[in-house]
Amino acid sequence: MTKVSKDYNFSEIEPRWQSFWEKNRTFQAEDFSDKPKYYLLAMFPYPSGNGLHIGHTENYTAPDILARYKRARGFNIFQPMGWDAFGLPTEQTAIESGIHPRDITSRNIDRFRVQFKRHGFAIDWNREVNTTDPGYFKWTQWIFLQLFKHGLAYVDEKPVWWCEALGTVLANEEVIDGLSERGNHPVVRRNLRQWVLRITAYAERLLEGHKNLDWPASTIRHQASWIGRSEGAEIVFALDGHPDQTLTVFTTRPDTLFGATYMVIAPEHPLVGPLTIPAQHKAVSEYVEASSRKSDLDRTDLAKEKSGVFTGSYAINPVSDEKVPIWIADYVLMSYGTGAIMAVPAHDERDHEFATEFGLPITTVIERPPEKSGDSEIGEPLYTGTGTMVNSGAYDGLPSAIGIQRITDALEAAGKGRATVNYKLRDWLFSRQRYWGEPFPVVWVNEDDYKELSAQEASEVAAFLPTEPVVFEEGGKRFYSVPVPPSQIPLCLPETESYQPSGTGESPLANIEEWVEIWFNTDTGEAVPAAGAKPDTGHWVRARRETNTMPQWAGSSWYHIRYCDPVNTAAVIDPPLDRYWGSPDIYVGGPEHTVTHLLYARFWHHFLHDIGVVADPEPYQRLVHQGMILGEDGEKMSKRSGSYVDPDAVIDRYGADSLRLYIMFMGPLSDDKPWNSSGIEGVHRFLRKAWRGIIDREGKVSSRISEGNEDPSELNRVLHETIKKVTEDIENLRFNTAISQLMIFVNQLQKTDTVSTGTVRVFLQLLAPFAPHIAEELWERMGGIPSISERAWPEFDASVLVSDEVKIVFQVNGKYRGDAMFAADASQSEVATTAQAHTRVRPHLEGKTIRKVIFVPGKILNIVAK
Ligand code: ANZ
Repeated sequence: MTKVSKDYNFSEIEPRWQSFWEKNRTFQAEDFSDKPKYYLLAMFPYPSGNGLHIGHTENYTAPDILARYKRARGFNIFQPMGWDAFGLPTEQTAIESGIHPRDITSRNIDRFRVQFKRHGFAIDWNREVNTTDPGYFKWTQWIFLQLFKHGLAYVDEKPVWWCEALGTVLANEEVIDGLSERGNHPVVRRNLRQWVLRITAYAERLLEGHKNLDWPASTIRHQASWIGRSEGAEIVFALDGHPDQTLTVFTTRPDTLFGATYMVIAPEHPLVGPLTIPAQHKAVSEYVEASSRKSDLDRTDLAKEKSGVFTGSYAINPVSDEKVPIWIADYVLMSYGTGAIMAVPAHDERDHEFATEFGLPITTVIERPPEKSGDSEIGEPLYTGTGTMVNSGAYDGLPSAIGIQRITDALEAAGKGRATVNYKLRDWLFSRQRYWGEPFPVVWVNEDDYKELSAQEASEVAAFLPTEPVVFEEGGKRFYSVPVPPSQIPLCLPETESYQPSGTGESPLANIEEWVEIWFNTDTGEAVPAAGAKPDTGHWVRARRETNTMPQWAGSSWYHIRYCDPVNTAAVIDPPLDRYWGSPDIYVGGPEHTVTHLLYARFWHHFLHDIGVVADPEPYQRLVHQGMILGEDGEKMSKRSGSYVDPDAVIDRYGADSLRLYIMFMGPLSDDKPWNSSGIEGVHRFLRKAWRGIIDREGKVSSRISEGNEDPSELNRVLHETIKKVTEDIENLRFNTAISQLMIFVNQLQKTDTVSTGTVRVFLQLLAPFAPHIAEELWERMGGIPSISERAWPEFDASVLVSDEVKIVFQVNGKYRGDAMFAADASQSEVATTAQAHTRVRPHLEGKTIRKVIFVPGKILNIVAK
């Protein structure tokens, strides 16, 4: 090493060790090593134009400490990094600047990489992935092809959230309180043709899988309630005057069937037309029109007044044979259950409100248990809990639970119903009308060409066709979706000058005619522009490429797999590599992705498991959330309020070690914590103090440190306490308390005149995961061979931890009268002599005879005196 500074000169030390690690490939993971593996995953960043923010520092420092620690523990550590780089902000910048999103992305990534390296993370940079790299998204497209082939991808024209400002549709999960999650722009409902992934087919397994996950309980709860499993029954109602049709409802309370005094169908329900009597036509069509302009949220908001309109028709209650009026009301959603309900106003709040509003009968059929009477609902006919069935014919007297069972069984036997399970989870809206995303590897052909193609057995294209064709109707014509087979991917984005969305719901890709309009070879999947002549040989048909692109969530749904085998051109991952690395041992990232990324990635991983790509069904066994770093004012950091802390600026001023240390010292990892400028100062002073305790003013190792020195016993005790505490704290991700203990050690070190080299070295090893640069530097200056991270982690000596001195309590006749410190092995007579002389004990013995002395070594001396 070149220059040797006397003082703690972090700006010289840090880059030097960063290049040492890079040159020596210190953190390169080894495929198939004999060592046990430890795979650390942190949510990869979106390389935005703003550079890394302080939340990133926290997100990546925590696993980095663990990585360095595990390495010293003998693990083959694997800490990769990559870029979640498709998506809107880059495209917005492209629109504004006219620079290609690809160039913006690569510029941002370069900047991010430099910033990452400045933090000194133990990342294996050979494993970098970038979701926008054709070598990567080829496999995102391949996974899509598999989903397509297995019937898990389809198109649907459905009401979706359209965001005018962003010029795209958004998934349910991306809309919060009527605004886009990104940018807070208003969204409206609009019908558009969309690709949808059948995540609901995995709903049950995604719930089941929770049982085996080591995740924060609140995250599991949130995800589970998003999936929203609901057990109940479908009940079929006959329709008065419509012998050929029936109305099926979903209910969680078949025990209330006798109390169904009216029915409600959603305004979009297919029976709206057939059931509306002529006299009601006008009112109904006005109502249907008005509700189409409302969002689901507006419609289901409990606080909002209920609205509705009578169809004029009746259904027949299958158990009581009574006629019940059928209404249309928008508090019933078409997208849940069957889009129709039996309304039980005595026992359902929304129905109660509606019935009261429209003067519909309210019949009590559940009697509340005695312990529930007298609560706030008294006097009100509304009771939403379970209880005893009444006014329910032969079922009277049964408790709800048994009633649910019996009624469901009876309906099932009569062919009028069945037990079912419903989920709140909707299929995943998987397309965006934007440029900067993965193109879908599909084209559209007409019906005749499709028929011919599906008959072509040997074709690679035919091999990826789903059993049920994916069809879309437009202008009275039917179009069929055909896969662009694996030999023809990656299907790259065409070049264009204009990334501006068309505003009509079409992606900018739709304007690039030479890319969209093609001759498509139905054997091989090859394509040539339709503007040219149809090629002479082979089966070629006219086709139109899909112009939607995939959402940003696509690339992040499987990146944890690709890290293990990032340049494989023949497969997503080589099975032996999957078996060796498997799923990450820990995943660190924010809780804000619970019902998006964390759900989507689990779905894809389960699917990839099903088709034999990965061995383990679950991607993220152990999940840990970091909290938010708030501004100094305790609010969310913002540039506008001046509370924004730029990690680069902090590193310039204090060094990466101080930043890493401080960000972990601020508080428990999962807590939200405000930044504090004096806090970083304090931590920085600690590192200076540690430096000065080891390096003298001449820049040499302090003369009080020497190989032959014997450590004072107190220092030795603190050292072993520190080993124990730091070890246990890192294992439990309690980084803040580990750092406090390191500080205690340095204080003790300062008080000591002579100290052994070994003790200081152990301290450096403990410090290294947190502040790796200074630790490497001091380690080397003390004659250690770098890298310090290659040294086995120190073990503590439990016997040293037993303090030599103990406090012994003095009692007279069982009452506390004083105490004093003794050598741990002090004898009874020694302790008794001191006790009898003790100023607070003596008065209680005066004039008394000592009858007995009871001694518990190391703890209590009780004198029995009369
Ligand atoms: C009769 C009944 C009686 C109901 C009662 C509840 C209480 P969860 O738990 O969310 O699954 N429902 C069914 N489909 C609906 C839809 N498309 N839009 C609005 N509401 C719908 O709730 C299921 C309950 O929500 C169902 O059970 C139904 O009302 C209503 F004392 O049926 B219930």
